[in-house]
Amino acid sequence: MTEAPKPAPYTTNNAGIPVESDEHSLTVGPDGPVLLQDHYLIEKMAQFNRERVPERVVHAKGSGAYGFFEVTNDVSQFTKADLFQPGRRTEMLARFSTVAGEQGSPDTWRDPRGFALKFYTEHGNYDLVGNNTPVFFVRDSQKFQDFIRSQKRHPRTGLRNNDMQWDFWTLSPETAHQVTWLMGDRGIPKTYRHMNGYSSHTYMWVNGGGERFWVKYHMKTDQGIDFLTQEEADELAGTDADKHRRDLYESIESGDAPSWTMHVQIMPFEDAADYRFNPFDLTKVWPHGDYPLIEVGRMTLDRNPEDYFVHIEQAAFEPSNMVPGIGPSPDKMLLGRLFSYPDTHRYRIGPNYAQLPPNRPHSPVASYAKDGPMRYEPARVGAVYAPNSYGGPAADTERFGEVAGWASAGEMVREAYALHREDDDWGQAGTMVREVLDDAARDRLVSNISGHLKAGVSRPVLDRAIQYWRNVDKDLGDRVAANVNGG
Ligand code: HDE
Repeated sequence: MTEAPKPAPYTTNNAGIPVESDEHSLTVGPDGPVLLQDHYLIEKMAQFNRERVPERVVHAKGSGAYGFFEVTNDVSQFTKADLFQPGRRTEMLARFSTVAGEQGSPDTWRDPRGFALKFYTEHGNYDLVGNNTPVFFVRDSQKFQDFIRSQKRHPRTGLRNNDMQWDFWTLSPETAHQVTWLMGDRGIPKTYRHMNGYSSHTYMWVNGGGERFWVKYHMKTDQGIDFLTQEEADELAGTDADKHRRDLYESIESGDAPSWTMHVQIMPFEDAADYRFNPFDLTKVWPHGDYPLIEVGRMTLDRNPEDYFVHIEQAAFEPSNMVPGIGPSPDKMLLGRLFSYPDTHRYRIGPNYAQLPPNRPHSPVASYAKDGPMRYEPARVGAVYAPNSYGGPAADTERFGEVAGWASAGEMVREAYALHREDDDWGQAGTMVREVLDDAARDRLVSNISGHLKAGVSRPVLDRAIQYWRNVDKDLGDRVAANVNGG
C-alpha cells in the first residue's frame, strides 16, 4: 500500500475539493430555500446516514488492540504451523467482547466474554476465535440460534428476560457446566486484562512428518485472574458502562501492555476414540491430570488501533482461517462455525471484507477472487482463472500438505454424542462446584444464581431450575431452593 497523502489544512469534500463552508448551507438569500447544488451538504447528510454497518448479531460490544505473539517453547514436534516454530514473532490483533448485549451495553453485565485472536502469519491469517471459558452452553450448531434468542431480548417487550434464559437452560442439560462458570466469579471479569482465553474447541495439529494430534489452547492472563462481584458490576453498569473498553485502551496508552501466556493440552490422535468422554464435546474440559499444559508462547497487546471503527468494528474473525499445520476436529459446533463467520462478514461488511486493514493478511495474497462491491485491490495473479498458461499461481500441496488432513468414515446421524463412558451433562459442573471453588466462591455462586432466579423466573421453569442445580450438586440445589422459595 502507498502512504496516504497528508491531510490538507483546509476542509475538502470526499473528492478532495476545497469546500466553501463548514457551517452554512447554500441558500437563496439568508432565509431562502436550500439549493440542491450544495453538493457538500448533500454529501455530508448522505454519508451520515450510512455510517453504521449492522452490529454483530452476537458479541456486538467489544474492544481490541494490536500486538504480537512470541514463541517461548519448542512445540514443533506437534505442529508445523509457521507461527508456532521456535523463535517466531508474529503480528496480531485481539478483540474482546461481551456476548448478548448490544453495541452500547454495559461491559460489566454477567456474560461470557469473547476472546478473538488474529495472527498475521507467513502463511496467511490464523484466527483463534475463543471465549474466556473453556466450555460452551450447547454442543450442536443446530441449537445455537435458539440458545442466543433465549439470552437476548423478548420479542414482545424488547426486554432481556430471565425466564427465557432459564427455560432454555433447564430444557438443555448440556448447559450445566457453562452456566456454573457463568454464575460463578468468572462470569464478570474485573477487566479484559484479568481474564483467560480458551480455544474451547479441540483442534488438530499436524507436524512436519504428517503426524496428527488433538489440541486445546489456553491463554493465561499474566495480569492474574480477577473478578467483580455482582454488586460492583451493577454499580459500574450505571456509572461507567465502558469500563472494560476504557481500561484496555488506557493501560495500553500508558505503556502498560497486557500479556497472556499460551499453553496447549495435547492428546495423541489415537486416544480420542476411547477416551472416557467425547474429547470433541464442547461442554467438557480435558482434566489437566490427563493432559497437562504445555507452554507455547506469549501474546502482548501494545498498540491501540488508530480508528475504532476501521480496525475493531470491521475486524472479521473466522474459525475457518486455519493455516498449514492446524486443522479442525470433529466438534459439531466448530464445524458449524466454519461456515457461519465468513457468511456473517459478507452480510455485515461486504464480500471484500478481507481487503480491509484489520483483515488483510501480512503475507502475499494470490487468490483468484475478483471484483464485487468496493473491490480496490487489483487481481495481481497474472490470470483470472485456473488452470492457466500465463503464470498464475497453482495450489502447492507438496509444500503445505493437506490443510484439513482428516476424513470421516461415519454414517450420517442426527444424535448427540453417546459413545464414551463419561458423556453425562452434570459431572464436570459438579466437580467444579465441589473441588474447584472454595467456600466463599460457592457462597457467591449460590447468591448469583438465586438473585438471577428471583428476577422474573416463573414456575414451572423455576422448579426445573432448582432441580437443575440439584443435579449439578445436591447441596448447591438445596441452598438455591431455600433462597428462592424461602424469601
Ligand atoms: Fe460465535 N459468532 N458462534 N462462538 N463468536 C460470532 O461472528 C456462531 C461460538 C465468538 O470479536 C458471529 O463476526 C455460531 C463459540 C466470538 O468479532 C457469528 C456458533 C465460541 C465472536 C457467530 C458460535 C464463539 C463470535 C457474530 C455455534 C467460543 C466475536 C458476528 C456453532 C469458542 C468475534 C461475527 C469478534 C461471533 C456464530 C459459537 C466465539 C454470527 C453459528 C462456541 C469471540 O458468525
